[in-house]
Amino acid sequence: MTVLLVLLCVALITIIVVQVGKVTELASKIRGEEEMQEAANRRHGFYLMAFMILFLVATVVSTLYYKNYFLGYGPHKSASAHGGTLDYLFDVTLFFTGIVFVITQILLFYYGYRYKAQRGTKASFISHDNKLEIVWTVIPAVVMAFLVISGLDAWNEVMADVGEDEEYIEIEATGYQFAWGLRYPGADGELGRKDFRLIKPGSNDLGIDWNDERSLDDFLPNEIVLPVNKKVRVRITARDVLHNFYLPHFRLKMDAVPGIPTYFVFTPTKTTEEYRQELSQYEEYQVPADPTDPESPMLWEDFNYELACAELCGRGHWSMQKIVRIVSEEEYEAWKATQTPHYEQLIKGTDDDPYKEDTVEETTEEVEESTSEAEAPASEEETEEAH
Ligand SMILES: [Cu+2]
Repeated sequence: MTVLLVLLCVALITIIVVQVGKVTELASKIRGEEEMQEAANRRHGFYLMAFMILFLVATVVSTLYYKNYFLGYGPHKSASAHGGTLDYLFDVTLFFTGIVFVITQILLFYYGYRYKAQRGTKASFISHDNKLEIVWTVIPAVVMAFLVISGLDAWNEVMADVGEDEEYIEIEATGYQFAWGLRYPGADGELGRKDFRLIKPGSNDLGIDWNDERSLDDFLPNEIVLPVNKKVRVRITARDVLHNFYLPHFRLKMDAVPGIPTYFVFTPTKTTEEYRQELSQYEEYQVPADPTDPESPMLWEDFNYELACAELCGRGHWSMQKIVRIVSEEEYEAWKATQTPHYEQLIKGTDDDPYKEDTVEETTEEVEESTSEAEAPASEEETEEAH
């Protein structure tokens, strides 16, 4: 029904436009073509100027009005150690492109107004102007060189991998249609081996190799929890198509490519709680998170860092979201202690468990042990060997 109405409106508007055109044509025949044309030119010139002023004012006003929602401004200052560098680059780029934007918009519309066709005036013909060409080549070249060089500099700084004896936490994120598989190393601090051929939907979505002992304590949480002020290295991979590991508040964005592991090193500098406190200083965030429910928590209380997918990867792309919590070191350790290794949870004792035989042996031996004391020392040795 709505579609029909819209189509009807479009048809009617078209008819009106055509009719108005016909009327103007007739009127111009009566009043003289040239005079009509000149009046129209004056009118259009005026419209152009009006549009330019409205457009520029609206741009500036809306930017100022919404600035506390933008990443990099108001309460959305970066929450990672390297983020400030990137915010600075954005500011510098915005400064130069902003100047160019305003100047070109003004010139574009002003020229339309100033040089509208008028009776008796003739366009001047300039074949070329060396001075002008040098100016518009050299200025952009210098500005571009400055932007590109400072950009490269920042890239080298931000993309630096962890040093040899540096202390860091390594976690892994695997993108697939349509979720993120997160993996944390257990107590050993090391992630186990992975092989795509071992992927088994349901029990081993990431293809973890259980023969690698480092895998046995790895756990797969549903959210990213990290301690503040600690260096984190994220291994980023994908299982099917291109995804993109995006932590907007930390200015972190890296493609997740099937077959080519990428990484990103960053240090969170604000806990979720600290970020909420900063948000609470701004009016925009002192409203109920749910506009239909005045009893719901404030927008700032409801805030959470998030992990999103920033690569349009298919129909369920929008759902590739996870909560990120930055907490104190103690809270992090406490959270880690509540996590169960995936191996213990789903694999141990099943057909996928490469240590199944050992486990079965162990239990039978334990039984034997309790019945016959003489065999006990031998079985203990055996168990040790098996590990
Ligand atoms: Cu995706």
